[in-house]
Amino acid sequence: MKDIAYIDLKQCILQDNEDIANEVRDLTKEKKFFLWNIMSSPGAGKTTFILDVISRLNGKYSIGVIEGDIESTIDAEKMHRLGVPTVQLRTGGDCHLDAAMIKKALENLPLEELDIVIVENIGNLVCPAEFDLGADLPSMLLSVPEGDDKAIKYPLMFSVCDALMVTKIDALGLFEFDFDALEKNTRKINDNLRIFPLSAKTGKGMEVFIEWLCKKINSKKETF
Ligand SMILES: Nc1nc2c(ncn2[C@@H]2O[C@H](COP(=O)(O)OP(=O)(O)OP(=O)(O)O)[C@@H](O)[C@H]2O)c(=O)[nH]1
Ligand SMILES: [Mg+2]
Repeated sequence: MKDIAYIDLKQCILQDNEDIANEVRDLTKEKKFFLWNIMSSPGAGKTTFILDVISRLNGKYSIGVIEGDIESTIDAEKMHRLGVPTVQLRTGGDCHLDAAMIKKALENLPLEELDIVIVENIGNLVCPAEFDLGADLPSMLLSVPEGDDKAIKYPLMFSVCDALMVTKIDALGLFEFDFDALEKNTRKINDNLRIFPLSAKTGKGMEVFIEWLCKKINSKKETF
């Protein structure tokens, strides 16, 4: 009798995604823009942070946004009100964005005019980490109320990111959050992860982050 045919669907899906992520990477070079993926749990502060970043980069770079949501256009409308070219990706239930969705969204942005495309991923600390989007900067937000132990509980997310923005530091007095513990937990998983404590509400820590971000963007620009 023939052996059981075994197809690892997850492997197939992730391989297909990687192929399209490479196409997206090529597109960023061809059209000369910086692609930035921002992930976090729901409500960590992605939209608030992105709005603040856009206002701080206003005039320096031309920015487009891809908003990923299971439902609604609430966040996309906030971006649109700033006059930023915006694409809403409604997944209708899927808890992550994949490279094919990004490729489609990019077809709807004026890439020739843009220096940066920011992706607000679906609020989820698990699935988005599995899908490479071809981004120059895969990053995550962790908000103070979520706690300092998340690197232990969601290691994949911390392992795939280059930057960790620890948000809502204005709320540090209300929650038990130990930065040394966060650093220790994180270093076990990703020694290269850059950690930025900040608050998009008060602006504390934002300048330091923006300075680092601009260096990243400019170093990619130099390769064009
Ligand atoms: N205190 C404080 N609150 C913040 C900060 N950033 C965001 N918030 C608040 O946190 C809540 C959620 O913020 P959002 O920016 O909508 O979070 P999000 O990650 O985009 O949420 P989803 O898109 O639903 O996953 C809002 O009430 C914000 O006002 C911050 O730095 N400090
Ligand atoms: Mg949001």
